[in-house]
Order: sequence, then structure tokens, then C-alpha cells
Amino acid sequence: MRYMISSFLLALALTFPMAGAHAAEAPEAEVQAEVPASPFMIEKAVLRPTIGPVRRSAGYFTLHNHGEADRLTGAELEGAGNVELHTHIKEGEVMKMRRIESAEVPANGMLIFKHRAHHLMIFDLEGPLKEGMSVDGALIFEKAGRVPVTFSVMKPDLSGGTQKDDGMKHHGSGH
Ligand SMILES: [Cu+2]
Repeated sequence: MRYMISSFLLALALTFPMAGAHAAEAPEAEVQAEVPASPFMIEKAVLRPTIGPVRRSAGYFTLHNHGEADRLTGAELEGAGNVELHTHIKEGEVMKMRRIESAEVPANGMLIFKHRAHHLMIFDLEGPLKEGMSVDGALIFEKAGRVPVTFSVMKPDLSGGTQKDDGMKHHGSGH
């Protein structure tokens, strides 16, 4: 059911590029019955495969917001003990990771979590994440609340990186 509704919202977004302005005019009954209205479309939701016995991963996604400004304040993942929001900062010559409390979602804009930038840190996984797996989770927003998202486990696009070896210094998990 969720898939059908997501498709409906996607169709809506494609039909009305200015979805923020038009969403209110769309037929309401079908949407409001099952999902709290979410102005978001989330794509490229991926988790890194785990490496050996390490029960830690990183998560990435691209969120398109077709509504008002909001803030991402947390995330959940099935089978994970804890999920944190992190960012990368450069201190001198060294890239470091730092936990952040929230991330801004601009009105009618995007929030991108990717390699070497904002990312989800996944801790205390119950088991390994292998390529091809799907894992249910959720992103939690100040206004929109809990928005379900399904992550695919795959090697992420690393093209956003700068220097090859920087990524190996963080948490020892290679992201
Ligand atoms: Cu991190």
C-alpha cells in the first residue's frame, strides 16, 4: 500500500512541478486515509555494506521537499541499535566527522546526505548488511514527523569525494 501511495505522490510531483502550490488542490481522500501528508520524495536511499565483523554502516539519501521548510532531527533503522546524523568538517588538513543534532530541509528544496558530507551513521547492527538487501527505516522530522523509507544496501557513489585516502580515517569503517 505504501508503494502505491508513494507512486501517487511521485506522479503528483511530476504532474505539478510546483507541487508546493498545487498539492492542496489535489484530491485529498486517497492520500490522507493512509499517510500523514508528507511533502517529501526520498530517492537514492542506500546503506553501505558492512565490512567483515564491523557492525557499523553509513546511510545516504536524496530528499526532495515540495513543501515548507522543516528539519531532519533523527533516523531509525530496523536491526540497528542507534542511528546518528553526522557531517564532515575539515580541521586543518584532516577531514573529521562530527555528530549534528539536525539538518535543515529548505522549503521547496533538497537535503542530500552523501559520502564526505552529511550522512547517517548506523551503529550496533544485529547482523551484516550485504549488497542487495533492503532495510526498512524512517527519517524523523520536526514538523512532518516519522517518514518511512526503505534503504537498499549497495556500494554508494563515491564521486563526491576529493582525495582518495581521506575516507579511511573516520571510525575505521571506511566511509
Ligand atoms: Cu560518521
